[in-house]
Amino acid sequence: MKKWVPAASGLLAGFMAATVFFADFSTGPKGTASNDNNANKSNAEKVYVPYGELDEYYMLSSGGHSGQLFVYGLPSMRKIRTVPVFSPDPATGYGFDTKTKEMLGGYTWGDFHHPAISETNGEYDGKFVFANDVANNRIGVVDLSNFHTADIMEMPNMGGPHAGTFVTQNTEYIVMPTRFSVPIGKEYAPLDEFEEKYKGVVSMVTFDQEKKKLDMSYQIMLPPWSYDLSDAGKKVSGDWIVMTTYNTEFATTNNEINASQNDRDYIVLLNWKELEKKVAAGEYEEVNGAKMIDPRKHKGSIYAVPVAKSPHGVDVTPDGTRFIASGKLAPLMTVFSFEKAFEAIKSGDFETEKFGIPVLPYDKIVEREVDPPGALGPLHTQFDDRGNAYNTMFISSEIVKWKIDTGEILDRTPVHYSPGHSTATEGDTASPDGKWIVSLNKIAKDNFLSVGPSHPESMELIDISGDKMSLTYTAPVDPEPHYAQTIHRDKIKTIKIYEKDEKREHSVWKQEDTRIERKGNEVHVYGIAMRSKFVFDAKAKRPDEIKVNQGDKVIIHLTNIDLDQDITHGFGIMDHDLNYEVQPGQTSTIEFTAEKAGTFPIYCTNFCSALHQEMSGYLLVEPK
Ligand code: CUK
Ligand code: CUA
Repeated sequence: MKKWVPAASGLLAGFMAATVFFADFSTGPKGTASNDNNANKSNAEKVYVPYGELDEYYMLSSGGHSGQLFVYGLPSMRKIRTVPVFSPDPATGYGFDTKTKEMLGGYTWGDFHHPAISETNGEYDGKFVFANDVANNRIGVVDLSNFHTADIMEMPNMGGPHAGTFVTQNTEYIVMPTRFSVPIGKEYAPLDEFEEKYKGVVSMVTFDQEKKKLDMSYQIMLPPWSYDLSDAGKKVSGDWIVMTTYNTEFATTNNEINASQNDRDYIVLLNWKELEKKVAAGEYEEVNGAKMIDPRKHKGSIYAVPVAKSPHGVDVTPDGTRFIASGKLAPLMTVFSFEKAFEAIKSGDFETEKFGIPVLPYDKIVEREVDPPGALGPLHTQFDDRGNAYNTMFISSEIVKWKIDTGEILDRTPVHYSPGHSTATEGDTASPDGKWIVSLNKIAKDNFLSVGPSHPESMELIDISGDKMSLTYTAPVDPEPHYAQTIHRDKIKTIKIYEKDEKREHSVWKQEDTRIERKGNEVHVYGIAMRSKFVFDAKAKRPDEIKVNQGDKVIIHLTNIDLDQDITHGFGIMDHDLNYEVQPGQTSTIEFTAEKAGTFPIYCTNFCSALHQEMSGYLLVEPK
């Protein structure tokens, strides 16, 4: 904790250094909100996190068509941070500074549905979270050491990676299957040629954790069946991927009717370990820069399992022995056995073949169909630590808890209303902890103060630690709560500041090294942000002035040399649509052309000290 120095001589220094006095939790919080003995607590007590304590979980939630990642604390349900991933964010300068602008590739929105935390041995390892942009065929990755987007990659041959994001058990691959089918390369092809020309492609993406770089390893070309959020196997099924399809009818119009004709659609099973070997052996074609496996030419390793009509998502049980699909139009959850599927594959027990893909016999793979009476619209499955599954029921607006081993329905709780996904604490791992589940509801209808015709969506916190589920709390949420993953806070290790690195490109750490260099009509500024001033050129008459000629290209490198946590400086230029921030120890760059002649104040946009208001300067653009 910083000390206030009341002596007159220390007053100015105090103003410059002191920001807000706060309790320092860096040595660890005093306690955690936990539901270990929730039985004796009221709902209000269960979610109340007193000052000085911290939430037990991070809920990393999709920001839907905002293109952002929303970070909540559980059980308080307080929103902690918005992390821009696929859309620009003026508050942080994301998409404004050179690096992130290039990463966004000119897009100003994205449609982020499914976050996937990196895994080690089937457990969230808390290092990175991957994101899908359904609208623009991108994958993004957020570094959980600083909650900044580290990389974004656009994927060729895709029709919206809605059926991602999920990772294999050691993050060997981030898997991104498509929702819409398109002709390869999106070339023109009439919809009458849908069945032959249109494809559903699965991207197998790798991530280099050292270089923080995404890369396309290979792609798989599948029939235009349309895929929904899918999952990777664990342990016995660790080499496998399961994906649901909902348009085996090849519908191209009025899909709500036409894609719902067949009593059975398919789950596609892929062995990524085997496919990897095919790629290494050169069994692929190069298609628009990607290595493409076509199952009609390169047989094996891909199978289909019939499933109740129009399923919506498939999830692998924590022990990796089964996969569960929910037929959104058939009101049941179907439990399949990996072991039985492997037996059928081994003995070549195939019903038929579609598009070069052998179809396994439903009756031999299925373990049971679970049909809770009156429950309608089952979607995604989550798990606890006691062998139970939890399904959201979109139409009957409830969560159903049932025993995986027997199919016995154990409990049902209404939610408000129309849940899509839910997220259980550590829910997609090999060892869910069975404490909470959050129902991510598409419709809230009058649960909150009215803000006009469009009502907020809602998230409902449910205590699942006891035999019966207990609806505990509700919070509004910005559109749109698709999916979230909830991870114990001990697994996320954030940095306090960016390390001082004197070799970092464009960084300046001493005031006397600041400078403004002209190269032809380019002006390069090597500046510093510190409490409570900008220094662009310490040797100039006015060190906080940037003077250029109209038409110059201006490149401003700014390093925040305040190596104290939470001392972030902003940098906004009036009338230029430009703002960005530099966090403690960070160096960032913006570039622009000084098109307008005139006098433009520059100011720090992030409150940083008692003299924050004084932290300013001028951009002077001399007319031609
Ligand atoms: S999909 Cu299943 S309810 Cu985008 Cu995850 Cu929405
Ligand atoms: Cu620096 Cu406000």
